[in-house]
Amino acid sequence: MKYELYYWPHIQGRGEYVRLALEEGEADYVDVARLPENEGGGRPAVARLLQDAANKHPPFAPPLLKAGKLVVSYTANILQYLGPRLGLVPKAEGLRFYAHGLQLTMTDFVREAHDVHHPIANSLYYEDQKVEALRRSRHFKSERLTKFLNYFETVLARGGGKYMLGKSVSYIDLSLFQVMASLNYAFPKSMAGMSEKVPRLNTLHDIVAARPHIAKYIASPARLPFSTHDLMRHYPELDG
Ligand SMILES: N[C@@H](CCC(=O)N[C@@H](CS)C(=O)NCC(=O)O)C(=O)O
Repeated sequence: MKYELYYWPHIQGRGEYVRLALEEGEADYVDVARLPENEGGGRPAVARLLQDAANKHPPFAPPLLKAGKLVVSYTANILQYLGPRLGLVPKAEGLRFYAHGLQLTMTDFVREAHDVHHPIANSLYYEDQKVEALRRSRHFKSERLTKFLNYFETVLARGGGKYMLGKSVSYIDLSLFQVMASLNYAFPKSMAGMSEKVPRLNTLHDIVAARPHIAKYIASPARLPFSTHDLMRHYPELDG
């Protein structure tokens, strides 16, 4: 199967969670919007798929994965689709549902981390909601960051292996690597302050980063840098 990923080309964003799975699973795929516009790429490629009036099952937002005629939307849903196909989730049904629950919890976490810098509306600039962002950042750091990270640390500890679901790597580990890397960029001081409480998560981040396919990918130009256009953003006043 040759996969097509459709995601905004200028940021890692939610597309990165899918890219990491495709890379680790050595999938044959094209990151369509990263192609030049005159080759059918760019933002218009995403818009065309979103607005395809012939599609009886229209998607809401990217990332989107095209697999033959099938268009799969929503990050966690795409990963649930890819997991078994790329050997990135255990076979047992119970573990698959557990994995999906973990991925959905990461969806919530990422959304909350995003809403720190955009607490009022995505359509407004950060500068137009700085007061609310500052207020929200205090609650995020002292309540939510701690709660989510402690939860994932507990999952790792109880799982009894070096990976989230035990001995073998799964798409959950790849996503958790991306969550940790994004948080380390956006909230370096807060993350340093929490480091001793989440040793397993920090180790998992390093183990995933060192996996050959992932290491090769993150050293390549396809891995865009973090930025203040991305889902998690570093504004020093919101950290610490
Ligand atoms: N929960 C969805 C969120 C999808 C989403 O918000 N996509 C963003 C890009 S990262 C978007 O373009 N959203 C358009 C909108 O919400 O209007 C997922 O995890 O895939």
